[in-house]
Amino acid sequence: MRLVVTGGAGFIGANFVHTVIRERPDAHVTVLDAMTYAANRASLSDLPADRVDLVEGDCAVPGVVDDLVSQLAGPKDTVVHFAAESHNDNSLAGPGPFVHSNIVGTYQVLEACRLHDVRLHHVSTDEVYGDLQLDDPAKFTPATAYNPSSPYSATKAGADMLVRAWVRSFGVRATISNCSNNYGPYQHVEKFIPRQITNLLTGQRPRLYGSGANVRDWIHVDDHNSAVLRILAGGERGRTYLIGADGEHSNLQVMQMICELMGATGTDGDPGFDHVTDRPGHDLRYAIDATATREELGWEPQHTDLRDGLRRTIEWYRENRDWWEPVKERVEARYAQTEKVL
Ligand code: NAD
Ligand code: TDX
Repeated sequence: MRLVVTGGAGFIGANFVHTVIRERPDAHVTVLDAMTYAANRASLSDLPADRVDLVEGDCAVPGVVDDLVSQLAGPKDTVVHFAAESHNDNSLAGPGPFVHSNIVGTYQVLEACRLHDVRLHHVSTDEVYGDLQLDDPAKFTPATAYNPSSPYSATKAGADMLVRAWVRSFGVRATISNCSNNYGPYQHVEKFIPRQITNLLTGQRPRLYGSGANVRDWIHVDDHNSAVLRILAGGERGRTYLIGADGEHSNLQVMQMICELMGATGTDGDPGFDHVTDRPGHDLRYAIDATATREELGWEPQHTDLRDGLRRTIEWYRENRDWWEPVKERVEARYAQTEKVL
């Protein structure tokens, strides 16, 4: 089995490549990555060189994906498309790269898969469905109407629509998955959980947007990727699969867990972290109903204890300072331009 993994030097893609190399002895992986600020070669450096190639290239540039996809011929060969600009805060500061990578990039991936009749799995997000009220009994299902809020989620929604159209109009053999918030090793320090962990590891105060009432449905990255592997093995062409592990927590709860686990709870009424300027248009709550994925593909998440997953993630950031330290200062300097302590 040959896989082309776009975005494989980013957080979820790199974890996916590790999982494939560990669990599929027959697989060879070619990573295609534009090596943006979000990529890190070190995330792939301990993998066997005879089973993983890294090709630096922008999937939105005509011909780049095509060159690699034209080399796939086996019945199980597949493109797994993770590449995207992925951070909501960046999409508010500058949406252009999001349109380029997420929409034009997906268009080029689809055209290459169409031309060479190669199977595609497109990795998307729950954010395409917009947000839920805190007390809404319904969770997102594959039938929920798209209602994206940010430039990031709008471009992911646009990409999903292109995939659906290429399946119906051109018979492209594609599946889509929409997953909830991931955490785990190799996640960029711009994101919520690694930002707070590395703030504490560098003697800075953690930063909570607004009151922290917003709810995210956390899933460990290995559970996301085990579901993607199930879809590659048994997913039906044209289907959308939702991936989530019933991990709803408010940002305040997650922040308190991190502070407790790191021995950084405040004293005398000081919570140990700062409330800062809220994100404009901040989605209130995401929640995934993954019943169909569980029942049809026999998938079960394995890492459902968030506290335990956070403990292991904190350990990883403690032990891998070389991986994140070089970019930490720049990320915090950027946040400091707009963020104010409330
Ligand atoms: P990430 O930002 O850590 O990694 C994205 C990778 O894509 C980077 O290595 C980057 O260099 C690469 N890339 C960006 N534009 C590219 C282009 N034009 N050509 C080639 N490579 C390009 O993101 P992530 O968190 O690993 O997310 C991966 C995918 O999963 C994205 O499609 C994202 O929308 C989706 N997703 C993420 C989450 C989450 O919680 N992080 C949840 C659900 C879905
Ligand atoms: O410092 C912070 N403080 C804070 O309170 C940061 C960076 C974030 N937050 C809040 C905003 C969100 O409510 O934490 C929550 C999570 O924020 P992010 O890590 O930026 O993730 P989110 O915006 O929810 O989107 C993530 O999940 C869906 C990924 O970044 C997307 O790529 C994915 O599609």
